[in-house]
Amino acid sequence: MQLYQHPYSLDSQKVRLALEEKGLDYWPYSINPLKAKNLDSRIFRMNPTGKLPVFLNGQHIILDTLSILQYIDSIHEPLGGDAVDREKMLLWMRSIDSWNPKLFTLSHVPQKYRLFFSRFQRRAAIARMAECPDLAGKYHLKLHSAYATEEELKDKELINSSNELLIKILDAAEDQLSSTDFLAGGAFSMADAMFIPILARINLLNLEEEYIGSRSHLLDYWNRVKKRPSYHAVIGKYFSGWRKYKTLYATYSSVWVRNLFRRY
Ligand SMILES: N[C@@H](CCC(=O)N[C@@H](CS)C(=O)NCC(=O)O)C(=O)O
Repeated sequence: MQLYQHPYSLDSQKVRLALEEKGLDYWPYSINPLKAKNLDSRIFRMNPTGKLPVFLNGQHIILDTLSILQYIDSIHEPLGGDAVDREKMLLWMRSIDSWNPKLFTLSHVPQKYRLFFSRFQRRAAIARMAECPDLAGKYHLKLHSAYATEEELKDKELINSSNELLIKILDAAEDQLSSTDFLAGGAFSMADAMFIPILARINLLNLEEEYIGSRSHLLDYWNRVKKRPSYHAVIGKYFSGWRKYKTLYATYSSVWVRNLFRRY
């Protein structure tokens, strides 16, 4: 199994947590979207939306995160075994999947940094388009979606409704975790693999107190899952404490240099 992914990508984190928890062997290829590596033609040919993750097993390619997790869970024994209510798990997975973290994340990033990266990504898309004219149509779509995101970020109602959906999910989790240790019962399941990256994103954006700290069962769950080896391998290693500044600074300085030398 091969996984084109990056620690910055929340959907990549979901898939890697699932693979780590199942103890499966896989090759994780790091593709940094902030450095526009997802626009390299080799990746873009596999997935012309440029989105991560891209999951490959032999000739089989899956792009949809929920489908990747269901596929992973079908290998050997399902995660959590009998301690997991499968119907509940699927309901949780669909509910979590319905929330797109893009607007929430970008609306909490200072505009200066957001524009710095989005400008670089647009320039990279134009450069790749010139190198691979056969993919020009797809790169154009990518540029359009970058401009569309800028417009969406001006729409306060859209941002509010994304925020409200997140709060609904967190409230439901708080309710659930008052009676079970994990989202779908007494053991870690694919629902947890999908949910933990959301908590990690809240934490990365320094919003933990507001969104997690105010919900006591959720806070207890968050403190427990952060201790799991899978969390360390997929998220903690890059973002715990001071590490997040190191990770973000490494990307920022690399893009800064490439901008300086116009190496898109
Ligand atoms: N294909 C995924 C969506 C993946 C997705 O939205 N990925 C984001 C990161 S979590 C991404 O790659 N963004 C970079 C970009 O759009 O250029 C799904 O349908 O579940």
